[in-house]
Amino acid sequence: MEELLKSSIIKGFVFSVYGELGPAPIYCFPNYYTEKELKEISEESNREDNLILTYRDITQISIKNLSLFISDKIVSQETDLQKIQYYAILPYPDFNTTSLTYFHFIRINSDHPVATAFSILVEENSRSFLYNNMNRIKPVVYEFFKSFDKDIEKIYPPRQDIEPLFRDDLLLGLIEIEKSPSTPITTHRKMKILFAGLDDSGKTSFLLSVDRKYSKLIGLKPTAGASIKSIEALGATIFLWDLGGQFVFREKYINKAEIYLYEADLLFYFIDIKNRKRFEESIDYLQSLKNVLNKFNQNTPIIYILSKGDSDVIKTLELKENIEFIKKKLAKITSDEPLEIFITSIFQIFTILRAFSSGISKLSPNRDLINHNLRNFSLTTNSYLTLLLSSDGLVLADFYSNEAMELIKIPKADVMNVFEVTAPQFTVLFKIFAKFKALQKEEAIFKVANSVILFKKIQIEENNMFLLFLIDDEKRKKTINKQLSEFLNQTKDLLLRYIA
Ligand SMILES: Nc1nc2c(ncn2[C@@H]2O[C@H](COP(=O)(O)OP(=O)(O)O)[C@@H](O)[C@H]2O)c(=O)[nH]1
Ligand SMILES: [Mg+2]
Repeated sequence: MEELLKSSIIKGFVFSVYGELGPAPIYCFPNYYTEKELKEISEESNREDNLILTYRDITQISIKNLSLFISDKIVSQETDLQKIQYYAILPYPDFNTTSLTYFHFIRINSDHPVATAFSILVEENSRSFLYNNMNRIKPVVYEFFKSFDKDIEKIYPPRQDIEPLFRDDLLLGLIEIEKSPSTPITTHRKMKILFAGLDDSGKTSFLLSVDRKYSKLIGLKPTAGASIKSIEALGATIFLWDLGGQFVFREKYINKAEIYLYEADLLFYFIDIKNRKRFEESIDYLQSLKNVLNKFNQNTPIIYILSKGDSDVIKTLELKENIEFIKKKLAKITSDEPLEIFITSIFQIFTILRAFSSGISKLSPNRDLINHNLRNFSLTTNSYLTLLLSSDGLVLADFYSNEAMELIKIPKADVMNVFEVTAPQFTVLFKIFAKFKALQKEEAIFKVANSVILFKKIQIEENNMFLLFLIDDEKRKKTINKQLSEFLNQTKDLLLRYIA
């Protein structure tokens, strides 16, 4: 095992459990060093390839991991703990190490589920391996724990007994992935987002709106039919491929898929919601793109943009029928996940930014855990609606209570698809956000109808971020301020490693 770890990009594993006495490491590979061994080793020279951690170090890792996951009273009230599972990419600057950590609950000797964290450690500067291969690593880890959880049901077997399991059922699987990485391992994360759809479906206009907001899109050399731009966001370089939709080009994307579609991290698929005549054609094109993406086995998430849903037509019967029709069609050809559909209009830039940020957040392995923490934070502070925004207005995490749905007048039936609605209310939120930013204050309160919006600026290392709370009364501010530091402690590292 130790030898394998030396030659692998994977430098170690730490498995910890939230026991009676709090977070504690249970298994660690390579084995930790005692302070005495450490002294001896530091006199030798060949210690480069190997991760050297003391018991104190792995305890520190355990505490950090589990405190991101388990904070409070709310988690323990959840009924179905066994179903909760998160992955996150976390930094440990003290050890120059980054982990992909898997959080889940197990039952040990009792009926009460206990929280666990399992970290796969790599060197900080090879962390792009984790981001780029997440989709392949997750099933290996998941399968491993499905059986490992049973092995530790009664008692934790001695380390030497379970070492072969970690080696054969886990490490070797990960090394297989390392041997055929999706992308060459670099220090900087690069992502590719595709914008596809028939010609005239609004792709270029969408990108122009994003551009107007960021004014930092960098135009790159166009490839026949595709115009590529790049954007720096949250520490990563994101390449945006606008795939012109004329018929000749469409064939080319499919035939030369290894250039256009290979290694796409995300696809925005555009359908002009006004143009019913071309729905069939558009669905056919989508299907052929999906076929190719499936062939690459990439699991590329797709966000559906129903474009041209301008506020003056969105409520007409014709458009409602069109939307229903498209939704049914999409549901038919997509079996797996719930569909992510956004109705956008270039006349309401917020609809575009919402859709765009939802796409970016899909690229974040940490989004679910951040949302989990934001939810707990919102419940303890009685916030109806809480948004965590980047300084560009990207929504990095969000929470909506049932009350929020009523306040912003979104029909219950649409709760799963909040942003399907063009929601002029969100345009209001966004305008207030712009106003708040112009004020350059740490905090401000805005009154809207029967409720209050509280904005807070937060600082995560060199990044400014913002929290928006929709609350019933200004008095909530006190609780929010009281709970804020705990929330930030829990979320800071997750935000630092949001997408890169
Ligand atoms: N009313 C309306 N028109 C739009 C919207 N988005 C794009 N368009 C128009 O649709 C046409 C095609 O848009 P374009 O972005 O060039 O489509 P592309 O071929 O997919 O890149 C242009 O005339 C746009 O002005 C929208 O949200 N509302
Ligand atoms: Mg275009």
